Amino acid sequence: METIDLDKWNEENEQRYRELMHWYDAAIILALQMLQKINNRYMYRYHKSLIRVLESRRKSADSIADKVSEKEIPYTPEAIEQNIFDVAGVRAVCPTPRDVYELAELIMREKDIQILAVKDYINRPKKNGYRSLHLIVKLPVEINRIQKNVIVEIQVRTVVMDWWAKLDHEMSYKAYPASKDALQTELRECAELALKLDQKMDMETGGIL
Ligand code: 0O2
Repeated sequence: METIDLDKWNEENEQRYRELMHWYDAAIILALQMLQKINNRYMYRYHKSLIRVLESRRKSADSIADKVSEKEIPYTPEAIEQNIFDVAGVRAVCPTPRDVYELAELIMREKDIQILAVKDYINRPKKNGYRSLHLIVKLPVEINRIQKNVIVEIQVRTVVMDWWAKLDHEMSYKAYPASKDALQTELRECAELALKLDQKMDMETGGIL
């Protein structure tokens, strides 16, 4: 079970935090089902798969606590729910950039989904070279006949973008201080190579491999 910094939490807060996490877990399941359905429909129609890998995670208590301090918001379940949009995270990994946008289109066309924001780090990569398409969505979740709209961050990226992001995550984004210049240069060079590879994939495959 996750540990929560009890100094910052009274019992009531803790109970509400656990309930909130329960909603996020249910939202992750719903988002995964939706993506699987979209992919199944696509496969039925085009005889090929848009999604290579589906992954999910619920943000750890430590990572939530870090974001609470970063955003300078109160350490309460309500503030977490209103200000942190990637507590529930789902990731779809596609063959090529064209497929990423195709999948995003299909997600946006789903009727039970509300799109709150689209962060296009593919057309506008982060300074460190991070590329990915993030859709911040609201999904109608039901638990014990109670309904609630829950925010989920859906990350859509290519196999190549995913490879780079994982490398970055391991090497610098989390584990090491941002001051490691050499490492950052290496990662930026890898990001440039990754971009070229994705562009080549789009040109050569016309979308799907
Ligand atoms: P973890 O450990 O999975 O929780 P905002 O909330 O809008 O103020 P934020 O939080 O930067 O801004 O949102 P954004 O950009 O959508 O980032 C959320 C998630 O995207 C991150 O979660 C990562 O999974 C991924 N991400 C964003 N930028 C980078 C990056 O530069 N490198 C890598 N590898 N991943 C990135 P967490 O909280 O970092 O991780």
